[in-house]
Amino acid sequence: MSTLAQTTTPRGDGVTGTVTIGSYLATRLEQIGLKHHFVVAGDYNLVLLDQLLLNKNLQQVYCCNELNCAFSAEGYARANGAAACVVTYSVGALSAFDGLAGAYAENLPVILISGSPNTNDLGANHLLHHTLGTLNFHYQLEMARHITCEAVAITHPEEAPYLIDKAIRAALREKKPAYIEIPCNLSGAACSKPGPFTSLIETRKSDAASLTAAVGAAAGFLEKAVRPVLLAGPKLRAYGGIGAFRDLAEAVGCGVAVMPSAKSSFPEGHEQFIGIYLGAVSSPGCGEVVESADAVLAAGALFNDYTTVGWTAQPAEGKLIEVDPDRVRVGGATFDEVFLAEFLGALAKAVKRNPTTLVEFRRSKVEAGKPPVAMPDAPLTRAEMCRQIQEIIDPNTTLLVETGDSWFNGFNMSLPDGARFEIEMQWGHIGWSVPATFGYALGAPDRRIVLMVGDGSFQLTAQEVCQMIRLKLPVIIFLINNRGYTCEVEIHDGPYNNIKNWDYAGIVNVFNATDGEGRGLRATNGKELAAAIKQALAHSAGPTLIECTIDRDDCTKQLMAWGSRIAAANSRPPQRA
Ligand code: DPX
Ligand code: MG
Repeated sequence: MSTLAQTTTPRGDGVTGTVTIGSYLATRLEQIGLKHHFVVAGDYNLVLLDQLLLNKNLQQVYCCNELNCAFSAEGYARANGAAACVVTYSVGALSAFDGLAGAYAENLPVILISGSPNTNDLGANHLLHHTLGTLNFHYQLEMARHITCEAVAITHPEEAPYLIDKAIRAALREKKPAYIEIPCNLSGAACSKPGPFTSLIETRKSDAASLTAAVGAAAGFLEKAVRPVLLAGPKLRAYGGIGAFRDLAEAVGCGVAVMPSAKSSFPEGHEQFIGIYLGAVSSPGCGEVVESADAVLAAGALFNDYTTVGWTAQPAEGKLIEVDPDRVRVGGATFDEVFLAEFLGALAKAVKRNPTTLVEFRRSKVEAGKPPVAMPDAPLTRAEMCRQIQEIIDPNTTLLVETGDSWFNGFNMSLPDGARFEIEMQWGHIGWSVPATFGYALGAPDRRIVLMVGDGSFQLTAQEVCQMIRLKLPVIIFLINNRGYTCEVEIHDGPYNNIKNWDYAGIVNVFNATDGEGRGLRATNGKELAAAIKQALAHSAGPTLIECTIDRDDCTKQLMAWGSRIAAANSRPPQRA
């Protein structure tokens, strides 16, 4: 039941008249380009869900649990630029927080909306269900503050438009999640009508003097360098720098490497592309060029223990130009209030050409031959599986790769121009990929969506395959069954890396029940895999899951080399005082 208040004071933007708070929110979500929002129902949000349903331009999409709901929204934001999910108080929101924190780490504007207690219970001596059983109803908002760029709790209808806009505006500006809490008795209450959409968008301009100084310093630094190289990082896309980075690359004419989590940010078919930089496990020839460069311009980079391969591959500060979303550092000097895309665009006009690193790369480049085709009846290997997956990656494909050896299998794939790559390398939550692929597929309905996910990861969030079936999404899932946590085996082995085997191909029928059209297939050799892929490509009424059975130790050599370095970094003794 919704309770419509009779009068409110119109505010802001010269807009008069009222709508409900739920309908205000729906209009804002629509205005920022969302066609869907992800939902798990609960009694604290039911009236809000009714209100959102009234907006016919938004489709409500249901998830099996709130963790999956947040990851689905995260995947949708990757495809669509922003996303929203709606959950119930505490029991729902606290689960969603893990996925929301992932969106924070991955720079994605996901808006989490949580229903919350009736305003009459705040300050009354009332214990409420789904809470800690105390009179504290603020903890959820306080927790949300740590994993969002803006967290608001609506406590009165009059404040609702201001607070909703404040949260959405911050998320879009910062490319980080935001949190909105709406009491269950306010979603249907009246507030003023939404103003124009433009009031939500803030374009940030660099400080002019700081920008000029940063461009001058960086251009001078590059000009002095004998062997400059460019490195694309994962924040390049989030902060709108892909085009300007390419302009800069073409102006310098040098070698261009990408960090693994930035794969597909610079076209792999471009003549300046030299590969993936990941220290000792870089793609062939790339590591040597980046490490012998005397100037590395890293744009939107994220150097953590994983991406520096256990701190063995961090470019020295003295040769680094680090372009962050809102500041630039040149050889240790910092220029604040300089925004990434603006800086790259301005620098492209100020640099001199120096193709030395590209010439070096080409000189030492060994042309990779085509991988051999396995005997059709031989037990399936990782190499044969990857060879066949590679063949279906076309310019319209998005390849999503889950944490585990799927990361490294994905790094090794060559992407034609137009193909996209999605990875959650900073948060690294196993299980992210199944709901994220679901959300991504909704956000990019015209693309071919291919997921590579390990057996261990799949066990966390497998249920969301049923939503792909429900919405008839023709996603192709390669489930790599190597009977365990092979990635962890390469870092540090023990009995905890063995997992219970499942009938992964069979599980699809459980989700189909009587009305679904998902396909579950198993490939134990190359012939079966080829036949399964053929079926998957022809099947458009739902997802196809292909369980690929490979040996427990059949992993990439990059995973082995990377794992041993991560193990060494993890086992460093405590520092002495
Ligand atoms: C863990 C990881 O089977 O892939 O290729 O066999 O490794 P591989 P699987 O999906 O196994 C994944 C496993 C257990 N990481 O090897 S990478 C620790 C971990 C994590 N996230 C969460 N819990 C534990 N990354 C939520
Ligand atoms: Mg595994």
